[in-house]
Amino acid sequence: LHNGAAQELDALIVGAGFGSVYQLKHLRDAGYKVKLVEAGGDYGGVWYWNRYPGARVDSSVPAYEFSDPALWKTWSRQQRFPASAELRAYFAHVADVWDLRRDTEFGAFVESAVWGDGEARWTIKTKKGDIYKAKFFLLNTGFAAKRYIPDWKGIETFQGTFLHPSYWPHEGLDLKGKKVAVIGTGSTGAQLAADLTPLVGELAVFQRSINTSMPMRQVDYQDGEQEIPRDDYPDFYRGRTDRFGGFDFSFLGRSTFDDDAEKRRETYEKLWASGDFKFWLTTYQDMLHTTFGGTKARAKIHDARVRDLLAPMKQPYWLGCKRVSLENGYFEIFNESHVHLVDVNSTPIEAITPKGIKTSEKEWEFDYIICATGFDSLTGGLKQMDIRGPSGQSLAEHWEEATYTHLGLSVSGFPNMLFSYGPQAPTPFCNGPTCAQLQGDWILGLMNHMRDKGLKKVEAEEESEKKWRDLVLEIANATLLPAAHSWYMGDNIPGKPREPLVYLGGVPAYYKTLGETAENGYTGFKLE
Ligand code: NA7
Repeated sequence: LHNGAAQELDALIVGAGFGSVYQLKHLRDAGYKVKLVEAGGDYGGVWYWNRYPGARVDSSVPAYEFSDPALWKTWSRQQRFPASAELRAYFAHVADVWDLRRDTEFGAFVESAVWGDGEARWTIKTKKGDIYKAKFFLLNTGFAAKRYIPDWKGIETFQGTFLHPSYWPHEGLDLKGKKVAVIGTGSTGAQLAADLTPLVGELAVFQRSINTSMPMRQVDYQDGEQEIPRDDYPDFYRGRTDRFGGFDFSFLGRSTFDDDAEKRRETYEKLWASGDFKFWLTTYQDMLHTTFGGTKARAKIHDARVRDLLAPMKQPYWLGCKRVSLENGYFEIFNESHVHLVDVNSTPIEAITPKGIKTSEKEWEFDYIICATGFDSLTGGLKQMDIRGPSGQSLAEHWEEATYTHLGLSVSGFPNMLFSYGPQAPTPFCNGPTCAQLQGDWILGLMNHMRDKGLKKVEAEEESEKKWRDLVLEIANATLLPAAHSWYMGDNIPGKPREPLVYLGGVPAYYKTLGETAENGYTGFKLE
């Protein structure tokens, strides 16, 4: 139905990552007429886009999968931390088992959505020219849908290849022996740099802030081998909503100084050796600041200048106030003679030139500049669509000065629009599939409630949004999160309001709140 004839739906689902595929399957099973539209060419969400060398998830499986036995009984995984290609294969498996393809449209970026009050429908247009009329508009654009590239002058003059890693070409890029720059040392920059080191001729890593990675203990599984026995899966998955981060582990039930120095050291060593997020999310319940990780990183680096730049001990080593990542040989690459660390704080980037990068110190020459500078996280993916409620105001205008949501799911003035894995929810302090199931089930419950009661319209009350925002801020302000410059606070995008964008109460408290809201007849929502 192209260009003109609108397709009537109960719900249009946007995105093709965990949130969307879960909703497509479960809404359709509940009898709703549903369609999934996605800008990319296949399922996978961030894993469709992020194909750069080294791209892999730093949440372990099977936690980073759906709990449906129909999926895990027929899936055999290769690694404890799967690479991007294995994750795309997992999504293909999900699409087959759940029979998703017949209700999916790829290459369909949503450009606009306008609510029509009389008809109680959203009219949604995609870049392809398709038009949908949907009672519900369900957004699962994830927290990393809008790339961020700093506004350096001269980018267009560069004669080599300039790219953001989340637009990595599917084929045809040959970096062997080339001179390569990686700008940014977040999860992406660190993964990329480690994997490019053996391949390229020269590598320069441009660092603004240190990377506080913990080691990744990768495991290669042989055929059918798993980290936990399959019989344990049902309990394992059920337990995810009882844990702060939606994984299979939680904080220690004691505080840092409940233990003496020796016991603390022993605890840290044990958690560090786990090679996953346990050092961050299974540690002392009050701990967000440590020098332990810095000491570990320093031990891997030979050169004293580089050591002080990568893991300085003079400043506090905040743990988790910026996104923690897991690394595989990242710190060691700086011991290689063809790898250079450029500190952009002492030698700032002044411009991109036809040959490379001009810093205040010198001009560097490159064949490739890879801009691993992140995303307009959490709100950017939602605000880039022209979404307009009954007042005619767009979501971007509505959130211009501050973000307001109720429960990180709904916005006043935008009826029947619900989103998952977005701002003011436990995202991204919640394991993706856990949140996809938890929020997806709640959204389905709300739709069923409305169908049963003959209700046509739901939206957050303004008052409940204010209260939810206050709670999000209050919890964040009780932590050290606002002390660091990070995308959790909106700091990475010039002009973006500075505010805590993450609900830090943890998955169990969030899960409980959603449950109580539903049980009490959807308190805080206007239902008509
Ligand atoms: P991140 O974590 O936002 O990292 C972006 C990196 O780029 C970070 O080191 C930034 O430094 C750096 N950056 C940003 N702007 C500049 C400029 N102008 N000059 C130099 N360096 C800059 O994005 P990732 O893609 O690594 O990770 C995104 C998520 O994917 C991650 O959180 C995981 O969930 C997976 P800064 O720290 O801002 O000083």
